[in-house]
Amino acid sequence: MSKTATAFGIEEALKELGLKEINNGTSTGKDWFSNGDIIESYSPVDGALIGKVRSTTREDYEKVITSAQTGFKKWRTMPAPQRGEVVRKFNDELRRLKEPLGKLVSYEMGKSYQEGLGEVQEMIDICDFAVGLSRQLHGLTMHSERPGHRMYEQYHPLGVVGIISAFNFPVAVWSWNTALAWVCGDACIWKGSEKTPMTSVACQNIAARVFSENGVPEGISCLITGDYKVGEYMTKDERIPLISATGSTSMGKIVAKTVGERLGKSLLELGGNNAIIVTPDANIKNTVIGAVFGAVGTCGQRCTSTRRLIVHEDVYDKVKNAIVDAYKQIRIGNPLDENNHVGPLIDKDAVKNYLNALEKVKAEGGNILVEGGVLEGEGHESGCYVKPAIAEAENHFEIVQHETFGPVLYILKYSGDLENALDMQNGVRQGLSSAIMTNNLREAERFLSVEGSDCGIANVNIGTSGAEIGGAFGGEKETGGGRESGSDAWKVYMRRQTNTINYTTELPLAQGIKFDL
Ligand code: UN1
Repeated sequence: MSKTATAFGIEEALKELGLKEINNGTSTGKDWFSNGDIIESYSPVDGALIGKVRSTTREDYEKVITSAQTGFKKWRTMPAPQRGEVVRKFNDELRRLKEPLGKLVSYEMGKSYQEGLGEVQEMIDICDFAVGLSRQLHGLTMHSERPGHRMYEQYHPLGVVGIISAFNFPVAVWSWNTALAWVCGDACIWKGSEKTPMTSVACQNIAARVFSENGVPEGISCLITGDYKVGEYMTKDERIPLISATGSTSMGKIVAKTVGERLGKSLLELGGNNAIIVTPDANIKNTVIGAVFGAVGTCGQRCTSTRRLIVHEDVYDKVKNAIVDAYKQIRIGNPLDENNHVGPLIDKDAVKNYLNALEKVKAEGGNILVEGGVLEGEGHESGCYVKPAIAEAENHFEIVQHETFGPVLYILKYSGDLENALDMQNGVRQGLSSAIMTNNLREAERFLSVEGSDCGIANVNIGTSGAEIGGAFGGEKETGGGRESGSDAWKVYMRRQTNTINYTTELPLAQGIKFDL
């Protein structure tokens, strides 16, 4: 263990989470096996090796899908509130292990410890939500047009759900899907990111233990590990009716095509290019807090991160100066140390993309307000620590149109009516999150109206990131159209059936058709 890992209790956390030096990355809940290559997980915090995880081969995968299909047949017959009770017990374990899991998320992914804990809190919250939901998986009843007939709709479990999640939310996004899918009666196969494999094994350890102690059939929580090729085992597999995938738009397009070709369902949560509109009536202090957290939190690696700030010319200089000043206060360093605001990027490829974005915005005529750059020297040995940067830019710049997964904030100026800001806000291919800062009721309501933001998430007087689990989460356009987490997102994990029952002695046909024999 490295000096940092020892100082921040990583070894104890790994032990509490049941992690070893070499772990199997394939699990059916009961059995653990893996015959693929070893993936080594290095921490972006200090560059040290955390542990190794063996990846999944095609043969391993066959065992997993067979187990999930068999398990599903039993699980689907267990009453939903009883499935909810299992999720409640799983949640008890999450509460107990919140600190070690939050710490591992921070150490393996690089987000601050506070945010690591926040992510585990999202898991806890969605499980609470799912427990309540297990008694509310209801359909509707309708009035039949025929006498003596009853019509209703009901929801049945869908089957085996494939979950592909990204490195930036290595535990919460898994739970958004599994907590709902489990109470709905589905079996889940999860491929976490190959950049955070230890965290995936830690989560599966918890689920596997709780499930086996509570008589849940094998195959209801499964883990597979590897790169996109392992993901393809699922996307191409007709035995998986739903694939839920979180990641880049380019990944999502491939998933959508592959799953669409076999007429499977996909739930996509892809890239964002999120903006905050700042109008002349905005509270500047709150704008600065919302924008800075949105842009630099998680080192700019949330899909909801604030990428663009669209500021009215009347308050432009004031907002710009306040944000530039606030950036001077940001402390970058070891994310396990609670004095720091910003940790490292996930890896050196991410650093390259970030540097490339800064070059591009300069080349397109942008004006750098806060210089970026890679930090070196003590405490930054991993080579993944970068300085959050700000550039004045224009919305049509190619780089501004593109989602760069890092701490680069573009400030754009608008003049005149709010409509001009909305044109810029909506003038990108992505449609995940958006916000307006204003104390003017008319502006706020216009932003939320049919002529306002075209995003899946539209906020007033808060930033673009940090959505609560109770609402449906996702976005439009190249964000993929999927909705996860709260509200009625559960419906995607079930199949809907419409039932018509005739309790008469006749057989009247619908639409008044006569067919006498
Ligand atoms: C993501 O980045 O994939 O709204 C999810 C937020 C978090 C979830 C982000 N609750 O910022």
